[in-house]
Amino acid sequence: MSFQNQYLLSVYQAVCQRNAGEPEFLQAVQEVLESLDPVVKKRPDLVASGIIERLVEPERMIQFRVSWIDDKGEVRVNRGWRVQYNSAIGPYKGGLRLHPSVNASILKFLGFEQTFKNSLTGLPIGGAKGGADFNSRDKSEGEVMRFCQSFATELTKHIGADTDVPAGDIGVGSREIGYMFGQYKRLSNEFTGAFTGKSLYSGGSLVRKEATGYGLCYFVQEMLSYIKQDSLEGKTVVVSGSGNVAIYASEKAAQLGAKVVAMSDSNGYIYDENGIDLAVVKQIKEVERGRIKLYAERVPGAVYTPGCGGIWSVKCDVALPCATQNEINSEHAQQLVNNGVSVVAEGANMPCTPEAIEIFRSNHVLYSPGKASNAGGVAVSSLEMCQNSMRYSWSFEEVDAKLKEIMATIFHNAYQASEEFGHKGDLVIGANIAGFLKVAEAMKWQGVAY
Ligand code: NDP
Ligand code: 2IT
Repeated sequence: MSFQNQYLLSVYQAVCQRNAGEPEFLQAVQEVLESLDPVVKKRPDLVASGIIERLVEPERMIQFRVSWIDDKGEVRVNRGWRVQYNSAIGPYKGGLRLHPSVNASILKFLGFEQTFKNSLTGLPIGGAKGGADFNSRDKSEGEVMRFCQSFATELTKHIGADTDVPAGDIGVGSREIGYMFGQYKRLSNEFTGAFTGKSLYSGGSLVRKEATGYGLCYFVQEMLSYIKQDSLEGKTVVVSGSGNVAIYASEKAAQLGAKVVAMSDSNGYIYDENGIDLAVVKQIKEVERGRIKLYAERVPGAVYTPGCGGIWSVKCDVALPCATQNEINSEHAQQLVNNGVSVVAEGANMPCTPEAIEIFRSNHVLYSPGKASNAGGVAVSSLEMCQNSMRYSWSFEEVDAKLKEIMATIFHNAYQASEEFGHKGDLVIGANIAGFLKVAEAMKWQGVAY
């Protein structure tokens, strides 16, 4: 792909100038702007309202100091952010990432992607992202709690059930959301749904924990069924990562009759030709917070290989990248293609580089971008907000059925947009256009603030 349209190219060049040194943000913006070429031709009214220029700039970005005290009594300082990217269709909504690599570029790319993803869910949620350059891996339970409380002390000033509703992402699960929610509640003196991904004892929704991974498999199932009259049954699957998204993608893939043979963490990957025993992975990752290497020590026949990129050399029919951005480069993509991969569906946000996506495109691999196929997590977050507002909770079966329907609808909306705008079957273009149109209509309707 490249820019066909002079206007879009000039917007992109201005974004590059204004955001120099932010490669992840520029990568995400470039992909969306390249996709909008047919929209610019068909919908000049949206261009006239300066919508695209407005969309490449976050509405608000808050950066703050997070100071906390470690177990030795020493003061530590981290940097925290909340990027309130776009509120055209609902309150800001999106996860919090705690990882040493977190910076403004990464959070802006995630907030930008979230805006289109949330639009695709069909639910009334705007886009946001936040987090801090904090590494919980080498911290004690007490240190994680004190960090989260300090982070939430500042965050509380900027969020609320009708304003901005954070949730989890890398390094943030139920434990961290609990500490943050507790602090928010103390400071605001309100028990409201200002966070999602809460414990079931404190207003959380059934299926939220499983939602991103399950949703990913529901999306793949619909895509395979509609395009190839096929299913996950009998397929060999490779899933990268071994966190929240990876574990529940693996669980649902196995329930749908596939065999997951490999998983990873940032140090290396495991291969188990008999199919991964997920109970062992859950014990290591969810209970012990250990490394995936332990799996090979506990399960006979399983092999551990250091280096996480090697997982893409494992032969599979379906690859589900569920770890982090840019984890599949052109070399990995070529390896997957050479080994006969037929589906690559993103559970992570932007896990494939533009060059990798081009390789999948030119080899007719069914490829789905994260903003479409990983939207199940935020969709169930939105259902959690809904249940909190009603002060009611739905059963597992009810939420799961809604999730399944939402994922199928996202697939069909993206597919239909790809067809309507002249790129039938290209889900990158279809998802970007379908996500954009709804946000753009809302922005146009609300006028330009000045
Ligand atoms: P977790 O923290 O639960 O798990 C992350 C996994 O990815 C871990 O196995 C981790 O390994 C690995 N990983 C993280 N960073 C890197 C890195 N730089 N290089 C290699 N491996 C890495 O996070 P989630 O499962 O929640 O998130 C995974 C992806 O899914 C992210 O891209 C996130 O943005 C996306 N996502 C998450 C949603 C959610 O609801 N949680 C919803 C939609 C998308 P290690 O333990 O070694 O760090
Ligand atoms: O990337 C994502 O969609 C998430 N981390 C989930 C966000 C949410 O608000 O549930």
